[in-house]
Amino acid sequence: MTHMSRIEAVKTARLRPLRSAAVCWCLQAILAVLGGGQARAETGYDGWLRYAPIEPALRDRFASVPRRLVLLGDSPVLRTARDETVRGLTSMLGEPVVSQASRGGEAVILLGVLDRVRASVDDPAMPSQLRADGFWLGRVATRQGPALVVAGQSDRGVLYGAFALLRRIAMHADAGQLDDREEPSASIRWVNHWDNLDGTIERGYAGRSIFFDNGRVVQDLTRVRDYARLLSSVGINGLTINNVNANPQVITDAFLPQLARVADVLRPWGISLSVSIDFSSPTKIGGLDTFDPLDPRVAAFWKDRVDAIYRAVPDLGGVVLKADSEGRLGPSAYGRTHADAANVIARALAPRGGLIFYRGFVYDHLMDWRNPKNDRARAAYDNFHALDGQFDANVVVQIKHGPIDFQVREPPSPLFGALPNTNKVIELQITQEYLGQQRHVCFIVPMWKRVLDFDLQVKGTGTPVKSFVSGRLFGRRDAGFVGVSNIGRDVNWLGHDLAMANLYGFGRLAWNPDLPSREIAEEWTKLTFNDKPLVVEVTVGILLESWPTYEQYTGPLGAGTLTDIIGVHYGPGIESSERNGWGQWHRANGTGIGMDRTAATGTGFVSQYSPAVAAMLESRASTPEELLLFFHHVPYTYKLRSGETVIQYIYNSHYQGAMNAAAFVERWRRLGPFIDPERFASVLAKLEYQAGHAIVWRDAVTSWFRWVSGIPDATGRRLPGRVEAESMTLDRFAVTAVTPWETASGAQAAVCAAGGLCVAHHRFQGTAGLYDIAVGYFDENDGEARYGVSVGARRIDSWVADGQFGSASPNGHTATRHTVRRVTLKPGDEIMVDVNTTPPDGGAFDYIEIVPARD
Ligand code: GCW
Repeated sequence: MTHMSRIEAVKTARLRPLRSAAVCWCLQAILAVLGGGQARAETGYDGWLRYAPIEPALRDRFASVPRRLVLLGDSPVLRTARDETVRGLTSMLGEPVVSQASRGGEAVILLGVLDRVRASVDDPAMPSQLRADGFWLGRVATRQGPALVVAGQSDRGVLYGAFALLRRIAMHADAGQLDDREEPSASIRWVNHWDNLDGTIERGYAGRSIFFDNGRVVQDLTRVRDYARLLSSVGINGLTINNVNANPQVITDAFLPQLARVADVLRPWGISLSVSIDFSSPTKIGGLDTFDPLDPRVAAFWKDRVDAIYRAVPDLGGVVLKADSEGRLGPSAYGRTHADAANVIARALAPRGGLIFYRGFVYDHLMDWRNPKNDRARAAYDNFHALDGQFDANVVVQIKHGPIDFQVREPPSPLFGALPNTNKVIELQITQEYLGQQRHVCFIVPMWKRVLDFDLQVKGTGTPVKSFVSGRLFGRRDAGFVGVSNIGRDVNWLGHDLAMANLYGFGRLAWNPDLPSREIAEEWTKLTFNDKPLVVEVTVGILLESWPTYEQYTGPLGAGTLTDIIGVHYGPGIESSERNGWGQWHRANGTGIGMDRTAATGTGFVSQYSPAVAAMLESRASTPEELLLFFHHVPYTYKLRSGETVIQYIYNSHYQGAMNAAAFVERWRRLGPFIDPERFASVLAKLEYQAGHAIVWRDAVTSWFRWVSGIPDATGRRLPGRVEAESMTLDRFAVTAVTPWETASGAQAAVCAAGGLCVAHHRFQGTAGLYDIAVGYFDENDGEARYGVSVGARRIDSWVADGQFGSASPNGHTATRHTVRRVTLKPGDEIMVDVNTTPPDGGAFDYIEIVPARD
């Protein structure tokens, strides 16, 4: 039971009332609804824009919010601002808020662009100007009566102001005294989508594309509209619709009318459309025999295509290009530079004001791993820094936040500090490719902030990454944030209800990178669930601890995530990083671990930072410890500041991480009576799965390092109550070795390869009492396997393994646990695990673990 829809989750919870403590809470929550409590049925579809009715007791606080609204001016974006305000206020205040054409002396909400509002309101409190997309919310007295003003620098600013007002009220903050002036940190606040025209999404974990299906844009664009609403509410102003591994068809004449339909839906939300393009398009769709950027025919091709796109989408934001990376063709085919490549397209875009985002993610994935001087981390800087100043004014280099690839811990890319004369954006990944793929909770805002706040010390101290991407430091207008969103058709957009905090947080940080993580988490929780103190305490607590927890049970101290990097990037696969050209090396061997990136003895990567930062990172002692293994190869016995050795830290942190993940389940359970049963059950099921998979991670990483280092865990920790499948009495099961070996307990599993019914027996020899029995098994994606547990003649549980973990084999992706709680056992009882499967699904089974029941 893994990829359970919320409906199924609720049904299951209702059908198994005695099996799990979670269910009791769930029932309580259902009763709370029936009994007139605050909870209401929710799907997650509205995200943080639920506009939940304010309880009557609190409504007085909003008595001064005018119930009438006047819009000054008219445009699609302004009308959106008006309609959203009416919708939100009416829903929250529980009485109609109406829009009217003119004022008649009563108090009104006045919406409009600043200049227009100033013409009818003369109040010194109002700012005389605002920066692009900024807004001001305030209360003013006018000749026609009092007004609550929402004034924007532009139409879009008005819309952002309206959303800010609604957010304030939804969080139950006072709206009586208003004087809020807000301006975004940067002009570019975009999302990218890695959606393919066939409807699949590269690194998408929440269903198929909302944009494409079967080679076309989908007919019904309702989801696109509702997504645009969510994006706009947090200030996102651009959306790239297709995968950077781009299909050239997207800019053909046949396709452009379809893009135009999407742009029409985004436009009223102040969001401009952009497309990813394929650099070899001149040959693939242009009938040319070259895509050399310096060939005039190629320049003409790009001009022709860009003009065609603008005819379909006059307010196009621009294009995104991934070239010379991971097999994509690029300028190197003709010995040309990235500047040559970017500029030929930039010149076609310039007359229209369009931008080209040229991705800095360029590296050689066929690097010789035997050469200790080779280093993928060097690639972005090595490829781009010498080109500074050669890019046209409408080229923006899009730089991933770290030098490798969205690992659980990376330093910032040194390229941010190395391109003073180039426009730059930071690329952050909202979709959790390396962070648990929305099956694990991982709130990424604190990680992003770590990078944004890292002082690159380029012009002395005080030059954090955020100062480069806001464009202020080098006075650049085109700067900002790009987030790889990859939402899908799952009703709650990202699959895990808590993952939406990342989409929200991305927008909020792009608007204001100084916002604290806690504030973002609190806002999101109040808007998404409610502001009950326990709900805020538990949800915010889990969110803020989730990334450190995920790091604890995956890759430590900057070594990389330790996942299977040549597969689906999900479960543990420690050796997959080594002995190949992908360059995600951690270099763990018999004596030590880490990449030596120093100037003195390593790859020299540290020298790409400013001298002050390089000096800090060159020495083990002054390298921030959480990044130690990113920069240094150290012996396992190397002592950390705490006095713990690195190897002991690996053991301890993995146990700690798995314990934290287990505690998330217990903490979440407390919320049963206080939030809606649907999202309560859905999140609970995910957290339970995560707790099991965190144990899979813990066991894999600690076993592998024990093996490779030969150094035992000094605490002598054991896995109490664990009985390996291979040591049980097996009926029709066959024992096989699992690859990679560390992802199965004891390196082996019992497989029901011939299909049908296979049974494993174990005679319990412990003392009589109440126990939890965890079953470790593998949920392969090549069919359904039915698992069951019996004690003697008693059937105590059964479930179906039909998850989609991206693999058809027993390994770290498919390894999972199912726990049967509170089972009465006495010595001599026979415990049986049975699997019923149809090949090719092997119905693999790893172990049982019998431990005294938790209360
Ligand atoms: O993180 C890697 C992903 C690829 C992705 C690539 C990129 C779109 O594994 O799936 O391709 O980065 O960012 O281009």
